[in-house]
Amino acid sequence: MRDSSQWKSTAYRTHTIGQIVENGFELLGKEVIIAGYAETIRGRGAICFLMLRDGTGNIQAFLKKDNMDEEIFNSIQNSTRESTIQVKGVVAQKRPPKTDDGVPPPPEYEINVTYGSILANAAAPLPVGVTDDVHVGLDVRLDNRHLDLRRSHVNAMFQLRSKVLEYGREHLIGEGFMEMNSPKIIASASEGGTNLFPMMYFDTPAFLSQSPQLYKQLAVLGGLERVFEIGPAFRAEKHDTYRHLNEFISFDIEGAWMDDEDVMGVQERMIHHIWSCVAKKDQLLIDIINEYRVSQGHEEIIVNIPSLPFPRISYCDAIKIVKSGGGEIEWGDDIESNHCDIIAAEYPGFHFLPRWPMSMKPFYIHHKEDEKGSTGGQLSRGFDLNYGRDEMTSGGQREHRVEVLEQNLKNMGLNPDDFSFYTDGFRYGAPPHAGWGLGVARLLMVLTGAGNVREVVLFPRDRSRVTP
Ligand code: AMO
Repeated sequence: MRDSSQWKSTAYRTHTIGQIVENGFELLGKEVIIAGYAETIRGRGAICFLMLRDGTGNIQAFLKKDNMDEEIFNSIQNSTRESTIQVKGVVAQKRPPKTDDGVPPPPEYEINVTYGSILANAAAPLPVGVTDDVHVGLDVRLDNRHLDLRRSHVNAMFQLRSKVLEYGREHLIGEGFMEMNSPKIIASASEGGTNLFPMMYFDTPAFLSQSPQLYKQLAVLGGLERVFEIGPAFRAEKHDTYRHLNEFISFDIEGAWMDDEDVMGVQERMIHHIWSCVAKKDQLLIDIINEYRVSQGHEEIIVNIPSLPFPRISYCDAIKIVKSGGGEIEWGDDIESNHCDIIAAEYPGFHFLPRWPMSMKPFYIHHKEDEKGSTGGQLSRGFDLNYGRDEMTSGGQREHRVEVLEQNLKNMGLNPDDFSFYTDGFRYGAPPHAGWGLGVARLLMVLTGAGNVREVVLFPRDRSRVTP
């Protein structure tokens, strides 16, 4: 549950439920106002037990007809589950249940209610069970994400997501990176022209941004030195897989005076920091997720802090591993998921795949002049980070020499004139620089054991879903 010890009172409550559960002893006998969702409403006649839940915990509210307005009592007693209810009452200690060994359990608190109000009634039946284990498919859950989110393990996953971003930010700021934002309405493609969503920008054709790539580079060329951005990226890819969405959050960095190895270092230190913080501070969230996983017959997830450095398996070596594992692949081919399975058998955790063929990387990637592939093909300073069979990140050192950059564009069938807003940034002295882009949902899949990126994206956008 969330730590609400520092939360202030609001118009609708004097305390969070978490504050009462944690500090019940100090609040004993004091009057409080709380508000939450009605998890269960039990009792008949003149007595009612209302289990209320807010984002910080749950607590029993005890209502007696004699103690309060009869009409209010009746309305609460007849209310539906998940209705939002506010109650005023006095904090009391619950009578401890008898234990076999005679050792009293830690005290639990409840509210003896004197006043209440239904803030909003919930319709019944609920399309998605909140506390009951109702089996509905992912589509129904996503259609009703507002209710799905009230389930404790789903809520825990999104809390973890927020923590991962917080720890990632914290780490990068510690390494001197500053946060930036790039435009999401753009005029030219950074990641190839085939997967752009077109739009009209007043009278001008434009596109939704595929990545902050060109802008984070321009920010570094302009002297911001070390930048990061966490923002949406849009790809009109017709994929229908567990790991592709048409809108995803990309966590990007770019740093001046750095090469590919330098930014791989930043990446692995950041992931190490995130995993260390989660292991230290967020075990409760992991426990909530595990409780659900076990109830569904899945293995528990364990937050294993990865050791540093992560293995580096060059593209050329990866091809050899795949071949010797029986995979069909040739130098110059993409490393597909089935190939990654073979590599992951040897390297199951995080591992970098550096030095891809230049022909497979975007125009902004730097050549690796001093090294050639087995067939004599040009290598690059581009890399991927994989976990098991899934790609988490791609990145690399960028081409900072404008003549080579323009040649790269031509080699890839692109017209340098279309990129002058970008290439001009390299004409007045450009620092060598490097960076990466990490798929946030993919990292979350690893941490939470989710089998589908849609589980860890609040309102996913895929080929068949544009609402809610
Ligand atoms: P790339 O296109 O490989 O690189 O994207 C970077 C990372 O973003 C994630 N990702 C996706 N996640 C969900 N759905 C998708 N359709 C999707 N596409 C990509 C992946 C991927 O590794 N500009 C470069 C990064 C850089 O060099 O800095 C880029 O965008 O986890």
